[in-house]
Amino acid sequence: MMSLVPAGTISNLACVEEIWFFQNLFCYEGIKAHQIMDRNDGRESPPPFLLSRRSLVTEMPAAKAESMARPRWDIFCAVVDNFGDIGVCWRLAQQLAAEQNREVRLWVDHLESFSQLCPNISPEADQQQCGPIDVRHWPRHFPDAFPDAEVADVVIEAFGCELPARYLASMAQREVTPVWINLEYLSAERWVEDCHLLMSPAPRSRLSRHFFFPGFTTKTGGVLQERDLNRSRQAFTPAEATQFLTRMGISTPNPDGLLISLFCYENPALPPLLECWADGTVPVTVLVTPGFPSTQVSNWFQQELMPGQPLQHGKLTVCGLPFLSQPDYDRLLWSCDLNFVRGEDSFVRAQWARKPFVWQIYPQSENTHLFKLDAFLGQFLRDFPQSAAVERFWQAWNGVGEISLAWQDFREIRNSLQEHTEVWACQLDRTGNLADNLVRFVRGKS
Ligand code: TRH
Repeated sequence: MMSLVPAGTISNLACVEEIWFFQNLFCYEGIKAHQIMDRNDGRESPPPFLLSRRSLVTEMPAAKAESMARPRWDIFCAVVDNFGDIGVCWRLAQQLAAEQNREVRLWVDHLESFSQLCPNISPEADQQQCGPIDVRHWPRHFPDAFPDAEVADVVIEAFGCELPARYLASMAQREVTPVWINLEYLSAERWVEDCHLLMSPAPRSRLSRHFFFPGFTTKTGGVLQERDLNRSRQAFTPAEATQFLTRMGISTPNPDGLLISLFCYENPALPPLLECWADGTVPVTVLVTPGFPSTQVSNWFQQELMPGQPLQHGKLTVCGLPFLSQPDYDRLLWSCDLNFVRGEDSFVRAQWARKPFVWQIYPQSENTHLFKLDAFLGQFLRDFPQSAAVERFWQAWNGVGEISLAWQDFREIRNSLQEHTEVWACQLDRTGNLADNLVRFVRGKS
């Protein structure tokens, strides 16, 4: 797990060079900007380098723009762990190409992870075309001979992944320097609105980096959503859901029961929840994704869970899933009554699925993530009268409190939560989607 830097150590930096230095130091040590909080009193606070930078923000000179021809965008993605980094970057790349007519090149350092959620990707290829996207393996030693003219008009540095020094040098050489954007992690914390679109000039360089924060309000960058996503979801009929599940090796679930998808990190609350489901009065079918969930479920049953070979205990039936493509994972979320999701991208997709969902947030050291969890709950449940039941269950799922009792209350409010989830999705729709917001921001730089 990530280490934490006490905010006080650097929040009073005096000059941009130092900010630059420390920011790169964070990246070097694998510390993510969004994971830094003021631990003294538990208040939400921006990453220290942004706090410091706020007073140093300068106006961006004009003439940073996409070229007049089809604009070229480069996205750099380092896979820290899991699938969220590449999951987000891949979605963004596809939207920019398909919906915004951008020429997109996606640099990824770990093609193995990428190939799991996009089976067309070959993990061995240094360069490959995947639909309209030029996918490049981002080598540890970036080519010294990278031509300046190859640099894109817009450069997305995903999640502070640190651009290759050679590429940065080429960016600085361009007559019109590219718009350089650090796409940050998603958070519902309030400071995000203040930091969204702040700029940090690079020392001794013509380059400046902009911080683009996804979020849940109109003062943030919004979240990713394909333009036709709503239409596709609405067009997905119950008959298609049944066909889809059959294709996944799942026989028609009991119409009086609950159909649940499970995607989570290793979670101590899972065994007692399985117990609860097995001992309950309602038939529960759980569709279990590979990795941590499948391992934990297998351990609980003391039998390996395999796709196509369901296991049963009491009222509980579990079915193993293969790792699905991203579009199929969406279909899974649309097909279930309740979705357990995690991290960032599946969490967003569950919101677009308009079905009740439970989020396991990416765990951080010293429980910093719990503040983020509360921040989201605060926004999501603002107008929901039965918020306490949701809060209790989500917190128990994230290690705070007892899960069995929390489940009973959560189950009872599920129908009203279903309605609330639809209202929330409509509200989220109004923040505008992240790809559109990004393009609008870049256009504003011309
Ligand atoms: O994999 P994650 O835990 O990713 C995490 C988070 O993004 C976290 O913020 C980040 O710091 C960490 O990675 C490095 O969860 P997430 O974000 O939901 O990403 C999972 C992706 O995998 C998402 O795009 C959905 C996709 N997916 C499939 O395509 N098929 C599947 O079968 C499953 C289970 C997921």
